[in-house]
Amino acid sequence: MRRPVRVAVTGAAGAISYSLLFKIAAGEMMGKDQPVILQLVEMPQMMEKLLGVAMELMDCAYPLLHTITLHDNVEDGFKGAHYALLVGAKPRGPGMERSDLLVENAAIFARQGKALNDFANRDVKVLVVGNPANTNALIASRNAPDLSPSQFTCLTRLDHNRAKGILANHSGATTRDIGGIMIWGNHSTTQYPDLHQATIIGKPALDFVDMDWYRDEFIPKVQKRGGEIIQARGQSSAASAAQAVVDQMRDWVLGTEPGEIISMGILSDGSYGIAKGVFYSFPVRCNYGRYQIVQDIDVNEFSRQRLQASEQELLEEKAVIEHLLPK
Ligand code: NAX
Repeated sequence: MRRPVRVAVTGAAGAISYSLLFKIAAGEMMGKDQPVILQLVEMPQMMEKLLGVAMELMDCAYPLLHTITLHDNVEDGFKGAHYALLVGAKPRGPGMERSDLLVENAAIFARQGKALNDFANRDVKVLVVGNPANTNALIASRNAPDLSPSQFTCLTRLDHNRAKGILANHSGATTRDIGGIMIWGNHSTTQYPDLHQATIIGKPALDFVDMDWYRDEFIPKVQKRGGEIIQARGQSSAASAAQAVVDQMRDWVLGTEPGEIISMGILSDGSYGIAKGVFYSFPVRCNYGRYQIVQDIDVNEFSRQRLQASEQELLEEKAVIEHLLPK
């Protein structure tokens, strides 16, 4: 058996974690031969509830679950972590402006970035889930000067999976038949689900669907799927978000399938003309624990405008918290 790896999860008593932790403990994220130590982090007032979750994890008797530790602060919770899943965040309260949300979360993610810098394993891989995820990832990475920004990512795999599922449902294909889906930009309603490179059984997906459906139904549906689920279920996406976290981390660590493209929120290096210094969802491939942006994709005028609209939103978010970033 391999040595266990340490997986730190914040927001561990919340709705997403209630699916996520059980998948990790079952070996769905790191592989069926990789034992895990779960380092669960919550707000001090949530420790009782967290204890209940830990009891249930124990009661599953997962062979790969080595140890569970509970923490009411990130400094302890991130010690030695090989993987850090930053799920907890301050939700938007009544009457709260988006700028207030950005600023309040900036404080949380600045502290988490510092704690990762000071206490996590030097090769830690970080996935930010808590919203506004892209800008929270930027804040965390900028507060971790001893770690590489390439160790920080944010979750846009849920949007990617949603796009794939919706296309499969509309076209009658199975998700296994679909490739080349891409999500560009922010995890928000400005994201751009791009089907120009997508394929169904190896043929261009746009040959199977009507352009009007793609433009007027598919794109807004993916962009607004989170809201649609809240309306229908009365609660935000939880199980599908947990599945997306597992998918993104597994692909990052264990690699994408040959030829497969996934979407990940990462620090822009200027590819496709996107401003450096914002966390932006790009099409990537992963190998040997690293991701690489897929280059040389043909971006037409229709797509270019949408890539830029989401970039613009991220630059505006960054401007709101710029004064809080370390120099
Ligand atoms: P819940 O409100 O059920 O759970 C969040 C938990 O985080 C709570 O138990 C809370 O006590 C804890 N928490 C808050 N601040 C914390 C801190 N500083 N340290 C440790 N724990 C803290 O929310 P849930 O449905 O689990 O969603 C979690 C986050 O994911 C939200 O910010 C949500 O907006 C975001 N999402 C992001 C998605 C993405 O694709 N990037 C999709 C799903 C989800 O909407």
